[in-house]
Parts: sequence; structure tokens; C-alpha cells
Amino acid sequence: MSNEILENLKKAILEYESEKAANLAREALEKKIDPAKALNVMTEAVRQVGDGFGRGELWLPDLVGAADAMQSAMPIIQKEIERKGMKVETLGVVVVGTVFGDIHSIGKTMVCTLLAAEGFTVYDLGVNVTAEKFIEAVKKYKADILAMSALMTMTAPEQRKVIAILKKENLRDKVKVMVGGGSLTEEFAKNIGADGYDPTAPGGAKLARRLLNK
Ligand code: B12
Repeated sequence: MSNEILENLKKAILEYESEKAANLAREALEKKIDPAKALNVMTEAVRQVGDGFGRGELWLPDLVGAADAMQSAMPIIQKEIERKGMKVETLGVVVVGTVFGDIHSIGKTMVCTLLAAEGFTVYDLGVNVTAEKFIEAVKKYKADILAMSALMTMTAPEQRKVIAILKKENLRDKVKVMVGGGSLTEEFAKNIGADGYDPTAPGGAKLARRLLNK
């Protein structure tokens, strides 16, 4: 039964059916399905569409359709993960966002969800976040960690810019910086002076713990 719901949730995303995806996400929670499993099948679906696009079998509207369906189901699952995570004491404050020029939100939102589930207090600045906004939020929320996502080779260098401004404002030793997103590599992260990189959202949540020795 629970497998059937998860299969249908994946199918709804693959068929770009936003309302159906949201309803199935609700049904999954009603049936006490582990929200992390629901998150996994949603990721598999959006990756599948991305691979089809990469092979030239699918087009941009396919990407938009799948992303919309994913995003209509995501907050429902996210709320439940956060609700479960709320029992955990706050491990630290993390400011998260997708860098300027980049509107990819799915991975960033997953990182937020899993950080919150791990027990961090998360401030999600959204997408297309300017360096100035990142710095402002780091100060305002007294962030322990700044987590930046970039999905494109064109936008990844924004992360270097943010780190440079942190240094200029004497904030670099006050906040750990972690980076991620499809276009990144460990080498790139080291090169721009980030404290950590992980290719996955669950790995990102564990990395955040390690960075704060928690
Ligand atoms: C969905 C999608 C879109 C959607 C985004 C919708 C949304 N709300 O997010 C739409 C259709 C809007 C879109 C637009 C564009 N896209 Co697009 N998109 C994708 C696609 C298919 C999937 C991205 C995704 O969500 N993946 C799933 C998530 C879960 O993966 P992820 O973000 O990498 O996150 C994982 C990890 O990286 C990690 N992670 C992410 N962030 C962070 C941060 C930290 C700190 C850590 C630790 C970990 C971490 O955790 C996640 C889960 O484990 C990819 C192709 C692909 N196969 O990835 C292309 C892709 C990223 N897009 C691409 C491009 C070029 C574009 C456009 C320019 C297309 C166009 N011609 O208009 C525009 C860009 C607009 C802009 N200014 O940003 C290219 C980028 C190429 C490059 N290397 O530069 C890709 C790779 C497609 C391709 N093969 O060409 N896109």
C-alpha cells in the first residue's frame, strides 16, 4: 500500500500533475509513510526528467512541469520533516540560499528541509540571492553556517564573491561556509575557500554537524 502511494507520487511528478502530487504527499503522511522516503522518490522523479532533458529526449517545459509538481508536494513533506525535527534541540543557525543569477530551488529546499530535520534553525533566503543579502542575513541572524547552492557553471563563482565579502567585513572567522549544487566539485569548493562541500542534501546536513563539531 505504502509502496503504491510512493510509486504514484513519483508518477504524478513524472506526468507533471501538481495537484495530484500534493494530494499523494498528504495521503502518504496520513498513512504514516516516512517523509524521507517520499522526499527520495520525488528526487528520483525530478532527476529522471533531468536526465531525459540531458539526452535531448525532453524539453524545458518538461523540466518546468516536473519542478512545479515537485514543489507543490515538497512543502507538505517538508512541514512534516520539520515537525519531527522540532523535537531536536537547535544545533545552530544556518542561512541558506541559491546564489544570484540562479533560480534553481529544489536542491536548496531539500538542504533546508534536511538541515531543519537534523535540528538546525534554518533561514531560507530563497533563490537569486545577491551577495549583499547573504551578508546581511549572516549578520542579522548571527549565522553559524552559511550554505549556498549553485546549479550552473555560470553562477557557481558567485560563491567565491560572497566569501570575499565575508573576509572584507571581518566575518569570515565567525561563520562556516558550505557549498553545493549540481555544478560543483570538491576541488572547486576548496579553491574558493569554502569550509565544506557535499554532493547531497543528506550529506550536507551531516557536514553542517561536523563543521560545528556537533
Ligand atoms: C529542474 C531544473 C530547472 C527548473 C528549476 C525549477 C526550480 N524551481 O528549481 C527550471 C526549468 C526553471 C530550470 C531553468 C534553467 N535551467 Co535548469 N535544470 C533543472 C534540472 C533538470 C534539475 C535540477 C534539480 O532540481 N535537480 C534535483 C536537485 C535535487 O539536485 P541539486 O539541485 O543538484 O541538489 C542536490 C545536490 O546538488 C545537493 N545540493 C544542492 N544545493 C546544495 C547546497 C549545499 C550547501 C549542499 C551541501 C548540497 C546541495 O543536494 C541536492 C540533493 O541531494 C537540471 C538538470 C539536472 N540533471 O540536474 C537542470 C540544469 C541545472 N539547468 C540548466 C540550465 C542551463 C537552465 C537554464 C539556463 C535553462 C534555459 N536555457 O533557460 C535555466 C536557468 C534559469 C536560472 N537563471 O537559474 C543546466 C545547467 C548547466 C550548467 N552546468 O551550467 C542543467 C544542468 C541542465 C542541463 N543538463 O543543461 N532548470
